[in-house]
Amino acid sequence: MLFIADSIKQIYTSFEADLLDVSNEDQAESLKIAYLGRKGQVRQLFDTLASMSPEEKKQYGGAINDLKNKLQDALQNKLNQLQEDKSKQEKLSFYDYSLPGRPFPIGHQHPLSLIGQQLYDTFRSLNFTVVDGNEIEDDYHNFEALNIPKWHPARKMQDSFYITENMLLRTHTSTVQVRAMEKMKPPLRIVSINGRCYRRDASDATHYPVFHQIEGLYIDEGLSMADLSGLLVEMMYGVFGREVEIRFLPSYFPFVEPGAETLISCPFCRKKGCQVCQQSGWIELGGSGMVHPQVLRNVNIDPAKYSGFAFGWGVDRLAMLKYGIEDIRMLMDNHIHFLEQF
Ligand code: FA5
Repeated sequence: MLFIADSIKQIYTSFEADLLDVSNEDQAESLKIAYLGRKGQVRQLFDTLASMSPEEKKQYGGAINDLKNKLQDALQNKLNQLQEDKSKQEKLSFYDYSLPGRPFPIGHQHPLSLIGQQLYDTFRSLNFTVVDGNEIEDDYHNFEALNIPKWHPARKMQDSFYITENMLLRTHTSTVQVRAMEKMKPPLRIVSINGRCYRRDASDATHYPVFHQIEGLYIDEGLSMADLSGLLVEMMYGVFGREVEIRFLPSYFPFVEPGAETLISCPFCRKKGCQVCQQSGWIELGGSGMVHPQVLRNVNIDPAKYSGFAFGWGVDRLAMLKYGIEDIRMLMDNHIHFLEQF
């Protein structure tokens, strides 16, 4: 009865080959009839059992049954797969390729980053080295080296968040002046853009305990306030795309002499008076002045040979001015509808 075992193998092999060619439900049905139908190949094998002894029937009956089950399972799998393919195809045919694509949100640059980029481009084009400072500073770099000893009343204007008695969150970016002069020899031109500063200021429309400053420092022989003024005009041209005038109002910062509050002519109304400049034609943006000889001596630069100027302005205020933002807190709130406008 060896031929039955051979037939089982052969039927299975040819079924597998035929199954590969099946690509729709009709073909699957024909295959089912050919192998498992009433006159199919498996049925014919069952018929041969009739002439066998009971032991042989037991032995081969089981094997033929296994074959039948295997073919049925394989066919069922094929049918499942065909149905899955068909429903995918149907879904695809419902897809309207003329529909516009789904919008993909890619985010926006924060107004501070936009202003930061404009400042960066301007100062790189003027050959300034862009530096970063430490947000956690020691008392010496934040105050002492800038001519603000412990007893000095100017400390009151910049109360900070202290980490230890000697370490604090920097209150201004003038710290980078000191660190740059400690490391570099004159002539030197550095700028620190969007440096985060911290003060124990109550928050209102123009103040926040965390804010950003741009700090510039230029040390060389023979520099004057006229050079400072020229540089600030360039800087404002980079931000507003318009020429502005610079006005210095005498002011006191212990690390510059002379020192000044610095104003620009209103880039929106060109000094005619508007809402932005509160009809004055001028807008105050920060401090500046000629570096104090004592500060130069603190970092071993000879004030008899070198002079220089520095300025420190609020970048948040610049961004508010440029983009018409009424409240500094909007820059920090992270409201998506606000940020989407930029
Ligand atoms: C200073 O911080 C000096 N270091 C500036 C300076 C640098 C003077 C170099 C001379 C030479 P002042 O405290 O005025 O100065 O701050 C400068 C600017 O930082 C202000 O004009 C303002 O635009 C911004 N600023 C200060 N405090 C806050 C605050 N709490 N919130 C938002 N902006 C602030």
